[in-house]
Order: sequence, then C-alpha cells, then structure tokens
Amino acid sequence: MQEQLINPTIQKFRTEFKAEPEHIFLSPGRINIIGEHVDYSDGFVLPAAIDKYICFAVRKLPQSNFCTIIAKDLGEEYTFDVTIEVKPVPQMWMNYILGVFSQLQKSENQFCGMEIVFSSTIPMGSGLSSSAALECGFAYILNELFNLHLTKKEIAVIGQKSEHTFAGVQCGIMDQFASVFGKENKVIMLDCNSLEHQYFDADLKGYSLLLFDSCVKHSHLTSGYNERRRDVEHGKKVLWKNFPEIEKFRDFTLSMLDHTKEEMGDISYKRCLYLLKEIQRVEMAAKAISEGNIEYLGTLLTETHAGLSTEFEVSCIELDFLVENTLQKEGVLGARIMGGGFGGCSINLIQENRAEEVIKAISEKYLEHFNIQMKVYQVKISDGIKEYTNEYII
Ligand code: GAF
Repeated sequence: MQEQLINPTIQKFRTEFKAEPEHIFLSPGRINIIGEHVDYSDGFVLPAAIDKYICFAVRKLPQSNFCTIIAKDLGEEYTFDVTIEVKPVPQMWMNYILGVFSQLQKSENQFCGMEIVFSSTIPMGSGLSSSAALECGFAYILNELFNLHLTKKEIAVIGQKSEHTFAGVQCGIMDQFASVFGKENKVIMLDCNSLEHQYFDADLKGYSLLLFDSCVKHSHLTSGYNERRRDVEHGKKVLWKNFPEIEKFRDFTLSMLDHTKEEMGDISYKRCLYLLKEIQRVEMAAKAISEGNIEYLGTLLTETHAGLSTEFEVSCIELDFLVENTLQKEGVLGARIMGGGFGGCSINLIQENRAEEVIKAISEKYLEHFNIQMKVYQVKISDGIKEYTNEYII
C-alpha cells in the first residue's frame, strides 16, 4: 500500500505545497456481505471495511484562513475560506467534503487553513463507498486536528448528512459506519435503527469473498436510489396508517404487508416485500456465519440477488449476467450484486482453490458478451479510519 498509495500522495503534497505533510490518514471503502437497502428501513446489515483506502496527506496552516484540497487522481483542486459559510459547488467530490465542513462550521468550532492532498485505491462508482470514505475521512481529520471531541458515531452521522445535504443522495448509515467502525478480520452486524453493533469473526472456512467489477459505473444521484427510497417511504406510510401500533418497520409481518397491498400499490409493495425478507435474511446470515454454515450463507446471498433484481429492481443486465454465470461454476456457493445497485460489483462466495478458474471463465464470458473487461478485487477485511503512524521516509 505504501508504494501504491501513500508514497505518491506524499510526493504530490511535497510538489504542490513545497512542504512536508504533518499527518497521513487512511479511510477505507467497504463491502457488504448482506443487507442491501435496509439501512434506511430499521434493518440489520453485515458490512466490513476493506483494504482499499483514500489516503489523505495533511498540514495545518495556523496563520491562514484558506483550506486547499487537491484530488490527485482527478487532477483537480479547490480552495475555500474556512471563515465563510460554505455552499454546494459544481465539483461533486468537493461537496462530500464541504457537506462535512458546513455541519461543523455551524457550531462553535474554530478552524484555520489546511493543505490536503488525497488519492484513492477505492474504485469510484463501483459500489465500494468511496464517497463515505471521503466524507468520514475529512470529518475524522477535522476531529483530530481541531480537537472537536466527536465520537465515532458522530463522525459516521456527519458523513451521512453530508451526503443528504450537499451530494443530494438520501443514503442510509451503513457505508459511513463501516468506514469508521471497521475492524481487521471482523464483520460488523449493525442494527441501523439503534446503531448498536457487534463484531463477528469473518471465518469463511476455505471460501473467499471476491468482487467482480462489472465496470458499469453508477451514481446514486442520477440512478434510481432516491426514487427507491421514495417508493419505500410511501409503503411505510401506508403500513403505519393501517398498523399504528407497530414500532419499527422490521416488525411488520408479510401478512400485514399483504393486507395493505392494494392501498400501497404494486411498486411500493414489491419494494417493501424485498426489504422485509432481506431483514430476515441478514439475521439468518449472521447465524450461518457464527455457526460456520457457509453453504447456507451462499444460498442467502443468491436469494438477495433475486430480490434486488426482481423486487427492488436495482440490478442491470451486466450484473444479472455476472451473477447467473458465476453461480453455474463449481465451487461457487452464492453471488449477488452489492451496494446500492445500478452497476458496480457483484460479491461472490467462492471456494478458495477454485477462485482462479472461476475468475478466468467469467472474465472471458463477460468480455465476449459485453466487450467489457471485468475487474476482480480480492479484498481483505480491515480496520476503519485511522492515522497512519508508520515511518514513511521516501
Ligand atoms: C448505498 C447507500 F449509500 C447505503 O446507505 C445503502 O443504502 C446501500 O447503497 C444499499 O444497501 O451504498
């Protein structure tokens, strides 16, 4: 990682600012084993931080009011005055950052200027949450540099709110939570209602989780993400109108849902049906992992894909193709589209010693069918955001 990510980020900092960075921070992307789109519906999710990161090289400028941020990979930079109220800007990447700053600017915090270069190994638009890593990474930096005394939960919530207010995506809390709370070799079981969470050993007994990147880029702002959320909110409204005694969405039963089908309409019915079943699947998946029943975990992943494809309708032909063909290979226990959908990666549970042949066969088939070279990521489950304190003499 040092050669690939940290050293080039430091080099860029030196070249641009003619100075040494004072801190290096690493903010990870995430995978999600199961529990898709349920984070904004009182569900449980099973994400984990991964060893793909945004690296920030940072220096404080006590005599200045200007913060300059260089997005190395995009070849862009942006400067703002920390004493003036920030507003959304046309550069989407900067909105994730400004959305964080605007929340902290409103309180009594005193900021000074900064110089920041960031660079990333999290592929953008692939469903691995590069935006959450950017938001939470910046909130974490401000917390450390200006002693804001934010808790980890507050950092995750600030990241999510930045997405809502400055990026225009009504996302749940899963991605930000995973980026902040990740732990090496542990999967997080998060209750998105209470934010209570526990960690599970990610022991997959000779199987590994491989990501196949369809290279179909998605953007939650322009895809159907907010629309799905509206469908769900409509469904919830009808459910609560009919069953006001129910406290949490996850406590509605399928027969209650059926009872309201006509009033809620087909679309919201399908969305809520998927969600209620998915919430149950997550609980079953957590049990399967803890009991070492990896085969059943695979079955649940594949069921999730079917639900995301036909009920929640967030898959696409490329991802359906990848999942369908991967499942036909020996040694594959389960496969599904991962993240918000409309493109990005599939997550596949594959016997370790068969992985290579599966990758080869699927890449060839995908290339032949769509003329797209799929990418493969073999990720490790890693720690959440932290300062990189190893020596970095380069
Ligand atoms: C995106 C969102 F940002 C998450 O909050 C979550 O809803 C996910 O899609 C789907 O599970 O990554």
